Amino acid sequence: MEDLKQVAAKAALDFIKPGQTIGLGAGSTIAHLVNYLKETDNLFHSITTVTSSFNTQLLLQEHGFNSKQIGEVSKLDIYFDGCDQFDHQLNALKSGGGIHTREKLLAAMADKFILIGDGSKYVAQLYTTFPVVIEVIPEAVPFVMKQLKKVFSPANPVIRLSNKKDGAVITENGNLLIDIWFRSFPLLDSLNHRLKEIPGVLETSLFYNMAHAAIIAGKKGVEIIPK
Ligand code: ABF
Repeated sequence: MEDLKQVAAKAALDFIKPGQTIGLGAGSTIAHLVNYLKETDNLFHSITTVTSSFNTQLLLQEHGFNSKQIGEVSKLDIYFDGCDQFDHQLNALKSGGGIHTREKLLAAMADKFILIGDGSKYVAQLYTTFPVVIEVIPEAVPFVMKQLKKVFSPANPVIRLSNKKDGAVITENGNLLIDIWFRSFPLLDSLNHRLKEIPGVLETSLFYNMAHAAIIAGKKGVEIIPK
C-alpha cells in the first residue's frame, strides 16, 4: 500500500497554490506529501504549513518549511489528512492516531479539507473494524465509561493503553482516549453529537460531513472524489 500512498500524496500537489497556508495531518501518506513538497521550488519556498501532528512537525522542521503553530492561525486554504477509512459520502474515521481533536480543529479551519489515501480506505459505508475514539478529560473517565455502557450498549468502550504497556495513552492535551467498539454503528449523522453531549468528552474521531474531496490511489490510478 505504501506505493499507492505515495501516488496519492503526489497527486495532492496539484491542489496547492504558491503562497497558501496548508494544514497537514498525521501519518505515512502525509509524510510522503511533505517529502514531495520539499522537492518543489515554487511551493516549498512560498507556502506556510501548520500541522496537527508532532511527528509531521518534526519532519517539516527537518526540511526547513515555514511553519506556524495551530494557535497562530484561524484559517487554512487546504487541510490534507489521511484516515483509517472513509465512505462514499466522505465521512471518515480517524481513530488510529489519537490526535483527532487537533485534526478536526484544522479540518474545520480549512476552506477545503481533502482526504488522501490508498484505495483500500474507500468503502461503501464505514464498518466497525475501527473504533470511534473519544478524547476525554481524565476526571470524567469513570462517568463517561458508565454513560457509554448505558447509552450505547452493547458497544464496548475501552481506555486506550500505551503500546509500551506503561499505562493509558495520554494525549498531547493531557487527556485520555476511549476506543468505543461498536457491533454496528448507530446512525452516523447523530453519533458525533450524542457522544459530545456527554460532559467531559472533548472530541470524537468520526469526521462526519466534513471532507470536501478525497484523493485515492488504486491499481487503476488516481481518483479524485468531490463531495
Ligand atoms: C488516522 O489515519 C489518523 O489519525 C491519521 O491521520 C491517519 C494516518 O493514515 P496513514 O498512515 O495510512 O496515512 O488514524
